[in-house]
Amino acid sequence: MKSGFIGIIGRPNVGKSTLLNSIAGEKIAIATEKPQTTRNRIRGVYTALAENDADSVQMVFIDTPGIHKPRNKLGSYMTRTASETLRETDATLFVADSAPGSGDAHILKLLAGISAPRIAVINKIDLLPPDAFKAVYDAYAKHEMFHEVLGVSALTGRNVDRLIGILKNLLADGPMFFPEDAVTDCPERFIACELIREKLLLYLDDEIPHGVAVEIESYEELRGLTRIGAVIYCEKKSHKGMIIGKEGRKLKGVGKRARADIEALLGVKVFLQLWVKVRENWRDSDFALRSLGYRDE
Ligand SMILES: Nc1nc2c(ncn2[C@@H]2O[C@H](COP(=O)(O)OP(=O)(O)OP(=O)(O)O)[C@@H](O)[C@H]2O)c(=O)[nH]1
Ligand SMILES: [Mg+2]
Repeated sequence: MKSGFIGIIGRPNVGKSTLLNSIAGEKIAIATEKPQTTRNRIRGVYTALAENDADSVQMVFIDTPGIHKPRNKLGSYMTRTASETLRETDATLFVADSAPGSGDAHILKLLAGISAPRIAVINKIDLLPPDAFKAVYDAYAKHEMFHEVLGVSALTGRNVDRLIGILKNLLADGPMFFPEDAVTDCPERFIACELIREKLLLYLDDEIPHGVAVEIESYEELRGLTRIGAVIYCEKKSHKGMIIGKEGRKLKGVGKRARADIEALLGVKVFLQLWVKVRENWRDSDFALRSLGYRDE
């Protein structure tokens, strides 16, 4: 069988996590319209076993944080995480949703420095009229480093199967890295934290959720019910007030929506309790970053 590791990299907000979820067939990575949603490396597994072993394949996709100019230590961690992934994979998907701009120049340089095959994935083609798509396509096709340039829609699933077909031809013979039915190796607790953070990204104004981190404080699996206590860390006292909202309404809304998603993930009823705490400048504290899970593996 064929198998291998495939990195998904690109600028923030181009749809990398949505693509990972589409390929894995499950929501593993949170995805929002706000840039810098993903902060960690997130693995998603695609397995297709055929009767004939030679036709079987397992691909381990690695979603990464969007590469951007970091403004704090968290940002440096995120960008480092993404660029280091490049060196550890058998193929790389460079995801973009427009022709290369100034933010892409740096990534294209990084891509030029690796030997594994690169595929330029132009995402969000559902939003691009054919003429506009052609212009974007040409802009990447002229970079000879790409083995292929392909338009997809991670949201509708269009051409995702073609992408899988292209990758299959690139991979070498290899072992199964994960069991047949695995979709990710992310612990459920990590995904639960991410789902809470996703709701904060969705329901809070721009700058606040970028300074938010979520940590599980207690996790108790009872029969048919999981009790989860989580702390939301923010950077300022004024942010704490905004996260909680008038009469606690904002936090209640976040909790309700996060709970629904976590119940879908775990398949059991969930009792979710949220606290908000201030941890000043945690995004620039090595100690805080490490304790919140933003550490090198
Ligand atoms: N119309 C359309 N929207 C898409 C598509 N793929 C992703 N999006 C949207 O684009 C936004 C960003 O998607 P993400 O998957 O979070 O992007 P990302 O590249 O992982 O972003 P970061 O984690 O911040 O680097 C979300 O609002 C998605 O719903 C697509 O194919 N079509
Ligand atoms: Mg993402």
